[in-house]
Amino acid sequence: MSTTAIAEALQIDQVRADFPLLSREMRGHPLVFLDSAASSQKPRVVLETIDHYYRYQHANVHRGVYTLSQEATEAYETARAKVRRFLNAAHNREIIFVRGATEGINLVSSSFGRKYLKEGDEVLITAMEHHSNIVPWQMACEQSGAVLKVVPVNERGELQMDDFEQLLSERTKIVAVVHVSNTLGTINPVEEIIARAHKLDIPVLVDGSQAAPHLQVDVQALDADFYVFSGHKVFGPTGIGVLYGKEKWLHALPPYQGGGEMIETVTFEKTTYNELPHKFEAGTPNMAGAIGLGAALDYVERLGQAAIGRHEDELLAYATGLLEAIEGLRIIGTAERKASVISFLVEGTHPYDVGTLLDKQGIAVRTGHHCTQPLMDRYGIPGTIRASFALYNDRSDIDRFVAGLERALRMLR
Ligand code: C6P
Repeated sequence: MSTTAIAEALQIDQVRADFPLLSREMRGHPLVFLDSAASSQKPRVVLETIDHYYRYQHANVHRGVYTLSQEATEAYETARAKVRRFLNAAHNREIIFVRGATEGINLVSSSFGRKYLKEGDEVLITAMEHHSNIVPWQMACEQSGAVLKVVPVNERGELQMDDFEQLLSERTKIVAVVHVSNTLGTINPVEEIIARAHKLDIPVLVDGSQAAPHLQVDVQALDADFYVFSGHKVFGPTGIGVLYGKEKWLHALPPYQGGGEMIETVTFEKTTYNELPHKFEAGTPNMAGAIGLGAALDYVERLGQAAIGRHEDELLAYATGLLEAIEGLRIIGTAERKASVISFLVEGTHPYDVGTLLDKQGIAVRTGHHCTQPLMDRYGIPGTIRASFALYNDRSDIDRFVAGLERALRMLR
């Protein structure tokens, strides 16, 4: 299919018009937003759904016998069903609403760590994890005496699968791996990782923060034990995210937080816990967030994940070609399979200076270590400039970005 046909398949002008913020001016220029990996913009339908919820549907959920509370409960549980469909999970009760990917990982590391980790055990992660998939496991290891092991990354930014195989052993109690790297864009072979871990009966948590906005995720096909993502990266609101857990694991793990909603009965002597998913949702949940996320997932499904993927692949190839032609520019992360993230450095310049000069031209990119400091150490660099694309970006964004970058480099070199 030609480039134009792909863009038409997504009706990119209509898509852009769905996102009010994209029509903003920034420092006297039309905004070019290339930081969706940090957080994506929101389509009108998400904003309107949240507004409608607070105006007409709000009451606490799972508590009232009155009609309004029942309506709010139905809207909240419908959102859970939408997440189930989005991930192709087997049951709604396998979907836990959390604050974001970070909280989802903390929930698993804490509950799993308390029950299953002991001295001498190992937790296996990779060198390209976000801090959110490193620090919680370090904390669980510190508390239990387990040891953190790390699968190395090759120069292209791919996991060294031979090392992965060697690091897996009967001491490994859990594997935690990012699906798509937020810094390198690498799409990891999570299906293969899970299959190999399962041969030794080791469960796998997948950090899907950067995969959910770009790839069609099927937790059953992957056979993932746990899968997390954040709503704000998939065009939904902030403060809401998802932990998918296989039912058998969610039954086996102890609760993460105690409080209202997660209990069945409470006496001062003993508490019994609520059924799934409520056992892991202590306190009044983020109803507006969940309902807004449901609207965002509907929006993504309406556009079609396959069309989104094709469009972003095309943008990635186009941008990579233009950047590679710039003298002294080095792309960090050149994996065979990549999603729409490009990290790079330019000889003789500091990422912060480049980022600042781009901002002056209305172009938003992220600079720094992207919460992956150990990965920066692996490459021996302090940080990168990162441009990331979403379904609402088009070739004109890339053209403005590259022209802006060339202008910034003329000023700096
Ligand atoms: N990465 C980025 O600019 P939270 O903050 O919980 O919504 O997501 C954390 C997280 C976990 N894993 C990966 C792979 C991520 O990319 C992120 C968030 C942002 O790359 C902010 S640091």
